[in-house]
Amino acid sequence: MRLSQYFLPVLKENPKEAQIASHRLMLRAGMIQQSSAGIYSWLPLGLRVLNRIEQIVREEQDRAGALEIKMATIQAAELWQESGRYDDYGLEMLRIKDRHDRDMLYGPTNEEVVTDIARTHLRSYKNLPLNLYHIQWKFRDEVRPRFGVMRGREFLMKDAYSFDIDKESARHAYNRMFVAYLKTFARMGLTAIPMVADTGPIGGDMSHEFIILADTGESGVFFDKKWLDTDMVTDIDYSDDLQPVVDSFTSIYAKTDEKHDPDNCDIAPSDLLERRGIEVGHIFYFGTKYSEAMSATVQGADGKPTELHMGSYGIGVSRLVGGIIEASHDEDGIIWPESVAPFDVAVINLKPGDEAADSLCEALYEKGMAAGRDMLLDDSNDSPGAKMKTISLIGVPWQIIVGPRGLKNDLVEVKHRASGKTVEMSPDAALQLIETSGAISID
Ligand code: 5CA
Repeated sequence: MRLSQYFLPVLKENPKEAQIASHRLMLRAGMIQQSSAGIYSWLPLGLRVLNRIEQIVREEQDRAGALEIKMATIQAAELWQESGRYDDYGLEMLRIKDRHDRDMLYGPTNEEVVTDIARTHLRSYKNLPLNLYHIQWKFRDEVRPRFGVMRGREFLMKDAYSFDIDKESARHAYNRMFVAYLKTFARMGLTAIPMVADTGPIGGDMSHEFIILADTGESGVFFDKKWLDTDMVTDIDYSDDLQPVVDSFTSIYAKTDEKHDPDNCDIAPSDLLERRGIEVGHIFYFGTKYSEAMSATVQGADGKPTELHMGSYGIGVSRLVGGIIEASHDEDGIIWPESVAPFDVAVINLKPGDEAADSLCEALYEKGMAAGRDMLLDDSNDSPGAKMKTISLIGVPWQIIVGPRGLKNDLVEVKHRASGKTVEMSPDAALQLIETSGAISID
């Protein structure tokens, strides 16, 4: 992408409405624009990141054996009346009437719709296990939408729903999602700590929240410091028995302030850390709550109709964009982990219009693209200072700076955003770094 042809409306000033770093930086980097309270448009840079996060979530769901579908955003009220949640959900539900005066709603979650799919098509225990997921916009009319995409009213969620014949096999489904979540968040450079949670209006008796650490997080959390150096995912294989794996993770102390009880916490005070955190995922097992209410049964091995055992598994995809920034930024801007960065490498031309600089930048840009890297070429006429500020603000992990001083000696500067390290090298060496796909290093 050539910056001169891009749409990157960066802001010089800190927007007054933004109280936390991620909201401020997302607005300043031209990633989002508020359309009304808690509702945002995603501009090109923001959408690139959102799409990359979504893709990691998708890949790990697929690996764990879940199947992607796409349910509609607008749902019929009847299904919610059947499950008994139409009244319970209260003011958070955005209720709509269609032209025939039918009650509709903008989906805040999809248990009812997916249970309807299951009861229509699943006939026998032989059709199980099944896990269906989708990545779709949700709407919850939150009382206090705040912190930008962190607590929006419209937000992108991955929600998966598992169907099993009994509690034991439902537990396998739960464990697979538990492991998939650890892998998903680790790929984004995040330490997400699973903590036992209440099931709330969703119901059920087995639930974990996955919480990442950030000073601006809404929940207080207490946890064993082991979590900070646990190599969380390593080589867990889905074909292994996952119960011992899950047990080994859940045996390391981690509780939200609602559940933490200092008198019932058996780890040494020096090992106990207290921080704040952001919930980025939440998994539930709720047994037959919906299948009972909505008559979703299959024929069991004994030939009798048997209610489906279900779980649901959510990830806040759009919240993660803010969450990752909270976990990874400095005073100059965002520091994207390479796995979710909007661009892999930025080539910055500090002397646009100069023939040698232009052709070197073009060559680096074109060859990088040919090697499959997402390249951003800053070919704008901004001042060198403004260029360096913008590129740090938007957090591109690798920067190749072509400037007048280096050009004389056939050198470019390669800067690593995360460590701040800068190294001078020949354009050929820089190109080699770009081409070693995914494995650029200047050590
Ligand atoms: N049906 C279940 C799981 S599929 C469910 O809705 N779970 S949830 O309510 O916990 O939401 C799942 C995830 O969506 C949360 O962990 C959080 O990361 C994200 N989320 C929830 N509400 C919001 C919101 N208002 N803004 C942004 N993300 C949200």
